[in-house]
Amino acid sequence: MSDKEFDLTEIAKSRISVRSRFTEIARQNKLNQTSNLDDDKYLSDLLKILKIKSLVIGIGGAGNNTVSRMQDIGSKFVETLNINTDAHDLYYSNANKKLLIGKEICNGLGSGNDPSIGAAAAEEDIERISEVLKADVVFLAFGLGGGTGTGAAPIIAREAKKNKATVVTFCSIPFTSEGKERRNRAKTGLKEIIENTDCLIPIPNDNLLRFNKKIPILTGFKIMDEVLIRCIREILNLINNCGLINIDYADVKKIFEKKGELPGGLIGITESYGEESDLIKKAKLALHNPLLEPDPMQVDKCIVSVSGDHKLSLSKIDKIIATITDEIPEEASLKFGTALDPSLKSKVRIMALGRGPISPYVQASMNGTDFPQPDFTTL
Ligand SMILES: Nc1nc2c(ncn2[C@@H]2O[C@H](COP(=O)(O)OP(=O)(O)OP(=O)(O)O)[C@@H](O)[C@H]2O)c(=O)[nH]1
Ligand SMILES: [Mg+2]
Repeated sequence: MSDKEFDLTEIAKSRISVRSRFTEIARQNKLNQTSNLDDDKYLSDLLKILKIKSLVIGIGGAGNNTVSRMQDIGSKFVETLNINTDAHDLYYSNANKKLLIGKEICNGLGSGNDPSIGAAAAEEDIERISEVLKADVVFLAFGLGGGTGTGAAPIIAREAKKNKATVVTFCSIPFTSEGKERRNRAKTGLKEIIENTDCLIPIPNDNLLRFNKKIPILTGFKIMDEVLIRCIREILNLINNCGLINIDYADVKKIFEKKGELPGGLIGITESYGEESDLIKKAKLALHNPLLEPDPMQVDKCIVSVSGDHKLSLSKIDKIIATITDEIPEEASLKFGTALDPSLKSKVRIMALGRGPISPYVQASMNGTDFPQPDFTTL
């Protein structure tokens, strides 16, 4: 390489944030103004550098299960990391990287349902955690109510924020039937993660009962994992894929910013057979996700992504966008994108991502009131 050429390889490999990578390029550009800044090789290296680094972290037993399933399905856009105090759970999990935390305090045996032990385990290994956290977007997945996820996740979120990552948290709320003690632990854990997360989406397990009252608990957990994986995968596709009408990282990042003091968010994914009345029904369903029950009237920014095969018509996209526009406040901004997915054939996938709605579970944890009870009369 001549001294007039830039070698971006080292920056591409580095784990610093996309902003820092860009600053470094700008610095090098200034130093070396006569070099080959516009040729294809440089541009291709530049694209590698500007690639958004995403990391999905599963914390505790539930989080490890979710991430293992995600890893099994595979996603080229993301690295996965499982963190646990329980060596057995961690060993049988599947992720690109694993971290057993709190060996001194837990001896690899879990936290015994104690969030203060989960938190102490994370602090014990804070340097190792910080070392592996360098990404632009960090997704956290865990079940609230136990000790490891509930106690360690707020500390992992804090470290991710220190590294200037955007932190997106998906956490399940225990079934009412799991008992008051577990729900109270969940409430405290939720309150603790609020400060260090940009987008916070609690998913109440109870809402699974809306689909099937007799659901076995293990099946319920599997469905919940599936929902989480689909949400994360769709977001990753938005950030990393070039669609026909493109939504990019900057758009998604705006949605993940807090609207006020508290982190919130709305996400819903549905698939329609493509006929008009079904398109309208599924567009509404994406926005009124029955698992989250968000209030779309709190949305102030919204992204709608519509995917279909090459025959996806403008009129179908228009129907979806018009339906969603009617369900959110008039002054809310809406951006839509479309992407090709030949595997969908005649089906149409709709994803709504919104900023603004605060989960009633987050409100309850802040106010110190009880979590909402599921309305069994509507089940
Ligand atoms: N989605 C999903 N949720 C689960 C699963 N297992 C448990 N949960 C839920 O997650 C909550 C926390 O449980 P765990 O993840 O096992 O707890 P932990 O974080 O490992 O904490 P300790 O084992 O006490 O150290 C439970 O109360 C359940 O509501 C699972 O496999 N998938
Ligand atoms: Mg555990």
